[in-house]
Amino acid sequence: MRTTLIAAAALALSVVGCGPKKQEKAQATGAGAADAHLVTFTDITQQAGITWTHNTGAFGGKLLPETMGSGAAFIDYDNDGYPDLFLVNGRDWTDAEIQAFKNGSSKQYASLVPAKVQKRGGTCALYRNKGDGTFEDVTKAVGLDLVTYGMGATVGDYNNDGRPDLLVTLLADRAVLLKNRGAADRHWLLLDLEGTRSNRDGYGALVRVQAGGKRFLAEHRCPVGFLSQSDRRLHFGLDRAAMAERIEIRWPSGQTQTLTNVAANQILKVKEPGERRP
Ligand SMILES: [Ca+2]
Ligand SMILES: [Ca+2]
Repeated sequence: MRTTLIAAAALALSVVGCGPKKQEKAQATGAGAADAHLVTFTDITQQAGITWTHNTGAFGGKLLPETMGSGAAFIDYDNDGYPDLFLVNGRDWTDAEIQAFKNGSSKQYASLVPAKVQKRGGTCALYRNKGDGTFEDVTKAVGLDLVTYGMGATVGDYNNDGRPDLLVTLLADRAVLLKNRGAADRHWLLLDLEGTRSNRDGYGALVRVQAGGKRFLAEHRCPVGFLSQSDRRLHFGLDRAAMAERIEIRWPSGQTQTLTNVAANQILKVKEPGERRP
């Protein structure tokens, strides 16, 4: 990715330095059309070590679950500071589900179900971020090889122990709460922002953390999944750092707030300076 950015920057500089004669020449050779697209994307999925395939369970009926797909979420499950990737999978319908569909309230759509439904495998997946631009599949090692008709993926530390947990919402079934039982030896911070001049939840704030020689950056957003919503608090895995030397919060109002020497392993409420606007 860094190579791509450098290449894009070099291309931008070359455009800035392009005089009228060069522009004419570029147009004559057709190069001007390419210059119009200074940002490009390259599919690096396989190169990054992600080999996962999503299964919607689709059998051609064009039903809503087939069309919507399933969720995905970044979660720093091992608190090493690198966001890991969790992917929810669907699955094929069981014979019993197909029969229930044909006989139930949706029986008007029964003709959409083919006589024989292909059976394919597939589980949810967790890819650990190795910190060098690649990932490794740790799904089985961490017990997330779930065969479910999963839809939504949300992340939250429901028991406030600093280890982010997962909630997967399922199709026509109870949601699954997955407790994170690892990474107890690594440090973390949860920031609970409250805006005053900005919106009350502080959404849109940009937070920079420096800890143990590493820098972390997060934008305060509100990730949502199918019938679910992630923890609104900002989680930072600090790896071996027992303290954050500096935390800088740039609030949506434009003001910047700085905290120094903040101890790790705590849920820190941070209120934006200033009075709330009526
Ligand atoms: Ca991680
Ligand atoms: Ca937890």
